[in-house]
Amino acid sequence: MAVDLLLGLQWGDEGKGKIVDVLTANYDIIARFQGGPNAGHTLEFDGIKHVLRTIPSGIFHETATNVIGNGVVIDPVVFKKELDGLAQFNIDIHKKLIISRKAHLILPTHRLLDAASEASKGKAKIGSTLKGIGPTYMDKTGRNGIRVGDLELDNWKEKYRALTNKHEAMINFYNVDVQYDLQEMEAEFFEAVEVLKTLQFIDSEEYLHQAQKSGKTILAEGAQGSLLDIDFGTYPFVTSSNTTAAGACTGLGVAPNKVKDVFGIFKAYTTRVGSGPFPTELFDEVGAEMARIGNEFGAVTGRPRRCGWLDLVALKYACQVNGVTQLMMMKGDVLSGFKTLKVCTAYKYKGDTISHLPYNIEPENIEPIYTEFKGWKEDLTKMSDPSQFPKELNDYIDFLEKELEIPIKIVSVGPDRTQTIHR
Ligand code: 2SA
Ligand code: MG
Repeated sequence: MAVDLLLGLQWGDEGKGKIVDVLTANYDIIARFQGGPNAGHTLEFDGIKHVLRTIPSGIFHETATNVIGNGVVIDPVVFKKELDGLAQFNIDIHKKLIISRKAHLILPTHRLLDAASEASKGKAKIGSTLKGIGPTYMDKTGRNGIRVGDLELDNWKEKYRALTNKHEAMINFYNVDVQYDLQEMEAEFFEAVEVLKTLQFIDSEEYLHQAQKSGKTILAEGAQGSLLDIDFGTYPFVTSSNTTAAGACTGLGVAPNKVKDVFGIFKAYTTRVGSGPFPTELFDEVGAEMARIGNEFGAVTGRPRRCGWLDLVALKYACQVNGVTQLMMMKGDVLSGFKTLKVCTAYKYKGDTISHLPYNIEPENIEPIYTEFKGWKEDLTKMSDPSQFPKELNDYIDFLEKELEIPIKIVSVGPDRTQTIHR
């Protein structure tokens, strides 16, 4: 059986959690392949809102098995809190969640290193969520990391101590003001590790290989967005993993020729949290209105998200890099009531008009060129069928489909599971 991928096409927060939750009914296995607790995947149903961080968004469905893949980085402390939050829902977590031995662990000192690194950058800071993501992936590629499978070894605490000592020296080297009580952080960490150890650790690539052979269906769930990809995003204002389709292959051990559909999720406008270039960003009342209506605040950090018009140049780029086969448009309902809508279809770049994403998209080099659309007034949130869509919304969708040459199969009209319209 093939594997389908679900990815964010912008700077994260496209609504991946909601769509995975909606699609889970079609899959036997949901697998996260990269990122860590910097993610905040929001799911809403039965009047309750859940924010998942490391655990795949299929956890609420009765039958799906959820896999945390080797490409993910796990903070046992956040993971334990996530489990505590799920306790009230009667989920048989030990049966429904399995974890790759090859996933790397975020240690308390990784979080401190993240803080020290950001503080040392001053104004040039990345706007990291400070969850220790960057330093943990650095230790992974630097071949120093501690993996989930190490917890099964007797001497893992020796490895831990050696690495932590090194981290402390590095924190001092940054020479910035980071206050901490490592003993307290470690007590919490070791307690959480014991909870993590009650879960099933597996060789997930083998598990997924056998699952495919036996005809099981697998959905790989991405975190963050394509423009935060370590290679293809707006470097250095990116996260430290491959958020794009290739990341699902390396983050799960799935072969490229086993990938079938690639579901690309995008918002009907654009948001970004953290620093970095954002060509269509709005600094006026219109942007503030989008943020207000769309409730655009970071699910993890609570930081306000920057808002702007849809950027088709960037979206096309993301579709290409990922090989998107189906699109899903989120939060169209937020645009109800805007008199005019704009979509960026090209950039003015150093005097030329270009329609691809150039190496440097700093604001001083880029001026977005917009196509304007008449807005719609209708409230979309109660709609349940595309036949109810106002003409202006259909015009907007048709234009995007034509430009991107990919069908928009789902239009989400609200945060709840039920507010999902299939086309
Ligand atoms: P990091 O934490 O070191 O990986 O941050 C590096 C950049 O990646 C961005 N990033 C994100 N952008 C959007 N959403 C994310 N998850 C949370 C959410 C974020 C939050 O779902 O709302 O609550 O603030 C996420 N995670 C990382 C980050 O802003 C940096 O620009
Ligand atoms: Mg999010």
